[in-house]
Amino acid sequence: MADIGSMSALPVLYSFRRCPYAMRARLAVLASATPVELREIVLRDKAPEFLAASPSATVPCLVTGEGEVVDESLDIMLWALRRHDPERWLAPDAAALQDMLALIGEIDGPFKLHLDRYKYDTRYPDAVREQERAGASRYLMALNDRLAAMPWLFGSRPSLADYAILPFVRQFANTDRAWFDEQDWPNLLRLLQDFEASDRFAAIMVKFERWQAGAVPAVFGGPPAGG
Ligand SMILES: N[C@@H](CCC(=O)N[C@@H](CS)C(=O)NCC(=O)O)C(=O)O
Repeated sequence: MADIGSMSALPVLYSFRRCPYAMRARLAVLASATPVELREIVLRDKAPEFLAASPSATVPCLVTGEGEVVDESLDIMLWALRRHDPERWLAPDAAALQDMLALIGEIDGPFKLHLDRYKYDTRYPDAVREQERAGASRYLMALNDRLAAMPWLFGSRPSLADYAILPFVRQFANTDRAWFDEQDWPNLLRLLQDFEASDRFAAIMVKFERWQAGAVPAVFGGPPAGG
């Protein structure tokens, strides 16, 4: 049986502050105004309750109030937004959900492969850093081209795709920020800078103490204050 956080009716979100997958999950949880109990995991010393809950042993992992486990970051986003989507991230004005999932799939797939081989090139003996960076950059140029026609990836409003993808653009950018900032992708740079300066980004980057069994539950998300 999964640990359902028996002392609390809230869904449990196992998370790690700097993980881009966990960041996208927290972004959607916040946008959906769904309160969750956030359990900050240390990846080099994972809590046994987390390992019992997550089949993949990766963050993020969400356990619903009914004990259902949602172990993929994109599925956690969809779970949260299908409960409540006040900003209509699932219904952008310029696309269908399938279109967004296709673009997210490119970023999660081939782009992320290049990104890992660029950022962690010493872990991949056959990786040539500049080649990997160029491989990833082709996907970023395509994002920049989309953003020439509209302020967000799928129209005039932010959508699932923007927030699923931005944490990975940021991870790429921060691998060598000086280089990133010099490239000819002004629209993408603007989107990333706006994201990093946003209240929402600040809200998902709030620090939580490492979780351990018995800790006072730390609540993340929920209805906006005064709303
Ligand atoms: N496909 C998973 C991937 C999540 C993932 O790889 N998370 C990393 C941290 S950024 C992790 O937990 N790695 C396990 C580890 O480092 O032991 C998802 O989308 O949730």
